[in-house]
Amino acid sequence: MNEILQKIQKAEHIVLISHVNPDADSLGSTSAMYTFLLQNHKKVSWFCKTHNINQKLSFLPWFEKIKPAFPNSADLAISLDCASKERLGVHVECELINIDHHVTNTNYGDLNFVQPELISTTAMLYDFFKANNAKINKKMATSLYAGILDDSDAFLSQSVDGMTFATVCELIELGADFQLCNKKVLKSVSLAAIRLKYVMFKNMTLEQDARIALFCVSHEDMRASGAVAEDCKAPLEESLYLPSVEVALLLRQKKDFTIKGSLRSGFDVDVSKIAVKFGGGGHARRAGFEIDEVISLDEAKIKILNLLKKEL
Ligand SMILES: [Mn+2]
Repeated sequence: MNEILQKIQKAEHIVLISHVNPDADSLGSTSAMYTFLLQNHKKVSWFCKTHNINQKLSFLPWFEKIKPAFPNSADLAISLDCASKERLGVHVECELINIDHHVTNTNYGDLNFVQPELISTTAMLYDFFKANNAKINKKMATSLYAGILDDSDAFLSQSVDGMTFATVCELIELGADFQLCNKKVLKSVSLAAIRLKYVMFKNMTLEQDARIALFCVSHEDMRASGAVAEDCKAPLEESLYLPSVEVALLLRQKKDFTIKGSLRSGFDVDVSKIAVKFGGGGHARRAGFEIDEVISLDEAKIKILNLLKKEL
């Protein structure tokens, strides 16, 4: 942690990186770090490769500063919540600090600060700020809370413990606007997302004695609904509430006809092991991978179902 602060102090222009298709933890941790760097009188840029970021997260401080172009003049980059180089969406040439909590993090940075035991990257930053006597202001507290809220699956995740609530309690005392976060992160939904959800459940199949919920979403489904990639997440996770379902699998066809796979698990199945077999990664209950060759959704489905059946 000391080394991180030293590098920050030495740098002049720091670029913060959120992962592609960012969630509330990646954006929340980047937002909180953005404020911290301003407190330290640094020039800061915020890079995220994704153009259409989920607008429900636009309440996060500094959201309007996010740019899909990487600044050339930066002398230090800090990636937040990015498990692998691919998640950065850019080839970084300057020095890179990797701050993340994914168990599958590949330590791609020049300096790697990875704590898989923590529930979110924002929870890591909370400790980092406290350790460095930073003043956690209302903006930072709100951003940090948003990441914990989302990555803990609204405090339903098995990794939630007393420490999670102790941290949240302190963040609320520091002025975190938890009601705004709850409303935006958990409840806010676009018409496009509702349309996509309808299509996803209409086409969902149950495989392997209904232990697997399978969603195949074509590029046309995305286009016709107007939804963004993040919108696939809620229906995928909802399917785990079906009594027999242990694993939820989403295969989403991208614009270039390659495939993005997302896995969720309710109980004992460690889906990160399956994701790794496809060159991906993540957490035990939440993981993802990319199939870079152009194959049909049906072909991809057969490939991964065969593997999944062996794991179940
Ligand atoms: Mn995270």
